[in-house]
Amino acid sequence: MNLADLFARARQHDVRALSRLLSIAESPDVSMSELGPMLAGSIASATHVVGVTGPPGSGKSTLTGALISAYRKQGLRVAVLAVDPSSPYTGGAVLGDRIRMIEHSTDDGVFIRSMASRGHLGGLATASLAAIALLSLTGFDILFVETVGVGQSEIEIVEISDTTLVLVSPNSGDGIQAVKAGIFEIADIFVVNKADQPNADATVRELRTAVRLAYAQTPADWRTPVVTSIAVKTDGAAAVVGAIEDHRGWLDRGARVERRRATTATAIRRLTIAEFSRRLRVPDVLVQQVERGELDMWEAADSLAKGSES
Ligand SMILES: Nc1nc2c(ncn2[C@@H]2O[C@H](COP(=O)(O)OP(=O)(O)O)[C@@H](O)[C@H]2O)c(=O)[nH]1
Ligand SMILES: [Mg+2]
Repeated sequence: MNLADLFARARQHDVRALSRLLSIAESPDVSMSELGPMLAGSIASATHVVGVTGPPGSGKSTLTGALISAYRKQGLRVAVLAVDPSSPYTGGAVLGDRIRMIEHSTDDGVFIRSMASRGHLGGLATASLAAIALLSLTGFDILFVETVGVGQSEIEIVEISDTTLVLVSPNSGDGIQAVKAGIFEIADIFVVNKADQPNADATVRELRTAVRLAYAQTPADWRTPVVTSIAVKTDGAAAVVGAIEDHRGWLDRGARVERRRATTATAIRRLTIAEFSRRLRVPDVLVQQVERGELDMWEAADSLAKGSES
């Protein structure tokens, strides 16, 4: 079956066709010249893309499971893309995610896919962007993208979502870490998960203070709320659903166009960097010039970068 047929079937909610397409999009040597044009409409897709990030163990997968249930109750079709740059497919984390989400595995209104790194970031960027585009075009109302929010490279994946949730655990210092690491800027909603544990209130207060201080410096018309969840409890994610809907409503009132424009620019930038790093060869003559002291390394890099400017 060719790509166009697979795509047509996936749009008719054929799960096997969708899985095949995702595998194709993930393969390290896929040429996007055939798949790319099919994904062109994803920018205008009505699928609401929700990034779920936070440190390992903060409860991203559990919360995503709770959110799946909440949105399924509303009759919506839900997709999940679990991006874990550190684990191979057979690794514990990915397998764990699958097991945790298994209660949804027999529901055909839910599609869950794990994706691991191919060993280099460019590959992950390309593959995850293609997967998000595919899932945005195949009839899902909401798409959750789970990624480990510890390093800048992982954060980059959620930078392309419509709504970004940043999870922290009570008492962990995660909140302060988040503020320091710049995760703060990407959060549309802060979630203090495991609110059944002691000191959740203190963590909420800490984050609210940080948010207030940030907005005193840079006023914005969306103010990142700090909500709590108990992802392991039935209906324990109600406040998170409320906050997602508030943010979606805010986007609907006008900010969405600008947001999608920004995420598109981010995506293009990401793909460009991946392409550059794949294609870049350092010419011998340049190395020799540095060897002879005619150029320093920084000048050499600058001249290479200039050569690629248009
Ligand atoms: N007490 C409590 N434990 C939770 C809660 N949410 C998740 N957990 C537990 O925290 C651990 C890590 O959760 P997981 O969803 O795998 O975290 P992830 O690494 O961020 O995806 C698991 O053992 C969960 O059962 C919660 O609200 N309360
Ligand atoms: Mg997880």
